[in-house]
Amino acid sequence: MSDRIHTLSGYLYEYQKSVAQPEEFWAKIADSFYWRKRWSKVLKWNFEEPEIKWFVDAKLNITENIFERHLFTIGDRPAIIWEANDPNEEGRTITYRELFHEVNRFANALKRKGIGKGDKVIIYMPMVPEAAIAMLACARIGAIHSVVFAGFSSTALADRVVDCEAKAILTSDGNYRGSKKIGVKSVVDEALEKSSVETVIVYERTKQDVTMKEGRDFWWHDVIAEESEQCVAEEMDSEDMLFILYTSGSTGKPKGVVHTTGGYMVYSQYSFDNVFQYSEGDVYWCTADIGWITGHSYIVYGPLLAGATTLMFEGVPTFPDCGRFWAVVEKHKVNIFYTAPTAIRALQAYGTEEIEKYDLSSLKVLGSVGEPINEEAWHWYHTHIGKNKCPIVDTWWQTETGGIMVSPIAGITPTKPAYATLPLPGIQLCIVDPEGNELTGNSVEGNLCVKYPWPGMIRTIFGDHERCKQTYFSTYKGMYFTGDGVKRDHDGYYRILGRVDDVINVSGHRLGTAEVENAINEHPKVIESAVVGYPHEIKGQGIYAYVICDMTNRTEDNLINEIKEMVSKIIGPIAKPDKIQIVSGLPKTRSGKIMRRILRKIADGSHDTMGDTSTLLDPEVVSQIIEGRK
Ligand code: 6R9
Repeated sequence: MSDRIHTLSGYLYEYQKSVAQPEEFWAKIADSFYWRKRWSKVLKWNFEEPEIKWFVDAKLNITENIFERHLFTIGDRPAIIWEANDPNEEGRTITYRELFHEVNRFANALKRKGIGKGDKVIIYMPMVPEAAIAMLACARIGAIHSVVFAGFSSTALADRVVDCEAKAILTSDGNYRGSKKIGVKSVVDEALEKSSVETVIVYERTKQDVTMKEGRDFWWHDVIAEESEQCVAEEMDSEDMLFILYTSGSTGKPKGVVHTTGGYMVYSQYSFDNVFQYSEGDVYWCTADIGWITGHSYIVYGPLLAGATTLMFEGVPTFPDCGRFWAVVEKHKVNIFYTAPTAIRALQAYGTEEIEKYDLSSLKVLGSVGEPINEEAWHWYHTHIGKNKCPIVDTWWQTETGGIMVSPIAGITPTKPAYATLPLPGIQLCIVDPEGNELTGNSVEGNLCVKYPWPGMIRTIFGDHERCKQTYFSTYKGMYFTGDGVKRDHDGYYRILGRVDDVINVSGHRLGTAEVENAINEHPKVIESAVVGYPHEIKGQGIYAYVICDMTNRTEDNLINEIKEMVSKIIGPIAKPDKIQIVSGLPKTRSGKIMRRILRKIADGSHDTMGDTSTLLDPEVVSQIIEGRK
C-alpha cells in the first residue's frame, strides 16, 4: 500500500500534512480505493448539529474494495483461517476467491428472501466464518447489519431488534465455547416472543435440536443451495449506512452507533495497514468477537480490505487449557497478535509454563485494545509473549471512532509501557479541563476530545440524532468528547486513564451503570440500587452493586444470587455484578442524587479520603455502608 508509513520522520511528516491539509491528505489515501463515482468534495462538516460527510456524493460498494479491487492478484491468498473451539476439529482456510463466492451466494439468498438496500439485519452468531460472510453479504446488497454479541441475553437481543427495526436475523443452532455447548437459536426464539422479524436464517454448527417456525425460519445450507456465486454489488452512496453497532452509554438504553460506507472503509484499512505494519504473507490474529467494534474493524473490514490473512478463533483462551492461544500461534505461525489486557492478565495468572511449550518465534507485532493496559501486564506481554523483540501497539479507540485513534505505529513509534503514545495521522486530539478550556503543552491531564473530523467517526445514533449530539458534541463546544480521561506526559505521549462518565469497562466490555441498575431493579424484592466500577485484578474493572431490598422471607445469600441471575438474564453473563452489598440506604445529596463518587471510594477501599461530603443528606448511611463493605 502506497500510503504506508515507514519511519518515524515519515509519521511526523504525514501527521503534519494531515493537520495542515486534511482534505488533500485523505483524498490521496482514498485514491487507492475503487469508487464507482468519485466524490465532489472530500469533507463537509459541522460539530454543532453534528453533520459529518466524507467523500461527498461518491458511489461505491465496500465489498468491491475487498474483492473486485484486487481479486486478480490475491484470489488464491487465504482470507480467513478459522480455528475451531475444539483443537481436534479440523479448521478451515478460505481464500479470497472462495470467500467472494460464498458472500455472493449468501447475498443472493438474502435478496431472494426479500432483503435489500436499507433493510436492517441482525447477526447473532458464534465465531464462524459464516458470521463474516453474513456481514459482507449484507454490505454487498446494501442491507445494514447490526451484529449482536452472541453472549447477550434474549431481552438484550429483543431490545436491539426493536430499536433498529430489523427485518431478519441471521443466527446459528448453537455455539461451542470451551467445554460448553450453548443454545443460540433458542435465545432468538425467546427474543422473538417480544419482537418480530420476517426471516430467520440458521447456520448449522452444533447440530443440536432447534425449533424452526414454518415460513419464518430457514437453514443456511438450504437457502444457499441453489444460489449463484455471482452477485452484482449494490451501488451505495459514501454516506449510506454500513452498519449499526450497539454500545453502552451512561444512561440505561444502549445506543445504536451508526457508521457509513466510504469513510469507514478508508479509515479501517488505513489504520489497519499502518498500525500493524502488515506485510504480504503475514498471518494476523485478533482475538476479539465480531460482536464488538474491534471484530468489525480489525477481524473483518480492515484486514480484508488490506488483502490480509485474518485468523478467526471460535473458542476461549482457557480451553482445553490455558496454553490455547499459544498453541494457535504456533500452529498457524501467527505474526501479528492483537488481544485485550483482560486476557493477558488472566493468562499471566497461570504462569509461564504453558507458554514455554510452544514456539512463538513467528510473532512480530503484539497489540492491545479495549481498556488501559497496566504496566505489569505490558511488561509480561512484552517479555513472555514477545520475547522482548515484538513492539506492542497499545491501541486506544472506541465503537464511535470506528478505528484506532491513538497508537504506536508498530516498530516505528518508540513505545512506553501503558501509553497509547501518539495519534494517527488525521486525528487532532485536544485535552480540556472540566470547563472546556484547552490544555496546551505537555505534562497536562484532563478530558480527551477530538477537534476535527476523521473518516471513521460516528455519524449518528440510530433513531436518536439528538442523543448523539448531547452525548458527544454538547459537553464541550465544537468538539467530539470521548468520555475518557487522559494524560499527556513531558514527551507529548498520551496515556488513557479510563472513563470519566458512568460507563464501566469490564474485561474490555463497556457497560453503563444505569443499564446494570435497571436490570437489578427488575427483581421484585429490590427497592433501589446503585452500581459502580472498582479495580479488579483480572477484569480491569469489576461491578459493585449497592442494593436496598425488602428482606422479608429472604436470606441475604439467596437474594444476592437471584439478583445476579436476574442481571445475567436481562443483559447477559458479562454484566453479572462481582459484589453485591445489601444496604439500608444510599448516600444522596439533598436534591436526591446518588453520590456515586462516595460509593466508588467505598468500593475501591479508599474511603479514608472521602473528599467533600458536605452535600450529603444523611452521613450516617455512609458509615453503615463502610461497615458492611464486601
Ligand atoms: C475499541 C473498543 C471504548 C472504551 C474507551 C476506553 C477504553 C479502549 C483502550 C481503552 C485505554 C486502550 N479503551 N482501548 N482504554 N487504552 N488502548 O474497546 O471500543 O468497546 O467502544 O470501548 O474502551 O475507555 O472509551 P469500545
